[in-house]
Amino acid sequence: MPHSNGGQTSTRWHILGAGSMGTLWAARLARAGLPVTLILRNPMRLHAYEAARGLTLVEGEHSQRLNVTAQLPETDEPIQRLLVTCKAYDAEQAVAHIAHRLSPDADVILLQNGLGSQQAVAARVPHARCIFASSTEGAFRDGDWRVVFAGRGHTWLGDIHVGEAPHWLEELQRSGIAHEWSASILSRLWRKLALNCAINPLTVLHNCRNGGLQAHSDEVNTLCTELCALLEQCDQPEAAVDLTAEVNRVIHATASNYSSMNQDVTQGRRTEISYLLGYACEAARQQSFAVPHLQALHQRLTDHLKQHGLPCN
Ligand code: NAD
Ligand code: KPL
Repeated sequence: MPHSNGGQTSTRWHILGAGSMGTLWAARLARAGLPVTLILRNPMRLHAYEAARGLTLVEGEHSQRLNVTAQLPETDEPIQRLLVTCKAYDAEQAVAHIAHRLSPDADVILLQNGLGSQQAVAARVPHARCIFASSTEGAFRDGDWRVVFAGRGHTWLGDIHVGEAPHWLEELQRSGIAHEWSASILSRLWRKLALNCAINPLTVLHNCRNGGLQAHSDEVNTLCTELCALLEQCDQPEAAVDLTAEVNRVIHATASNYSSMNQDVTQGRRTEISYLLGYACEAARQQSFAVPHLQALHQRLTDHLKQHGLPCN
């Protein structure tokens, strides 16, 4: 639905997945005066949201309440621009549920980590333009409908079928969302996936902060060597350049942090393993390319998740 904003007409942002990233984006877009609507799972969540009277964005000492509208997936308002901020394992089903509402020339922006979910969503909505995104921003919720902007970062967006940058990137600029249009978004996503495969599972298995992996550098470096070979095999040589050095740099720079996967396991939440290590192992299998260390790591992580009563997909 077009929205008049000081004489200009803006297309509404619909946001599917009102968790940490979804509400972080919603709050900043709304703060810039742009029309935003959250699509909430069910009437219970909608009632809870209405009772909270909006979203609260916390940045350092400062917090701000923002009025963002919300609706259910079943609402019959057409969607022209959809930002999907569900976890990778929920994205396809969530989009399938509202696919009939997408306008024929809709843009769908996919903010999932890892790979696999984006392609699954794109196959569900072949008429939409799917834009893949990779973000180094960090956010978490410290209460219902309260989001803490915990780590400034950058978001790269791109279209795997190439094409021009969408005009609405200007709205991200206006909203203070640091971003860049990337001609090689797949390479960026593979690079982040490789980084996450080299760090996150080991922080779960050794039950340590990222810095704890400095005591396991042989294991880390062996995985990096195998990941580089896999990236080259998968036609992603750019994503392999200096991977080992970057992984070690990130371990050092984030030494006191717990990785996102470590936090998921500690808090009893499902991980995105299938879209990280699972995706890497499956890509290798499809190419009949041996990745014994990644496979062994995948098996150890799967066993660990099972022991903790967590899904291993
Ligand atoms: P989250 O769990 O906080 O939010 C996901 C939201 O999606 C939840 O509120 C959930 O209820 C909702 N959802 C799931 N299925 C739905 C459905 N069918 N209909 C409506 N809503 C539905 O997750 P997050 O931390 O915001 O992460 C989202 C993605 O962004 C992940 O792939 C994550 O790896 C990536 N990411 C997160 C961060 C971060 O700091 N949180 C940083 C970079 C990338
Ligand atoms: O992205 C990360 C995560 O925790 O998911 C880092 C900190 C880079 C570790 O892989």
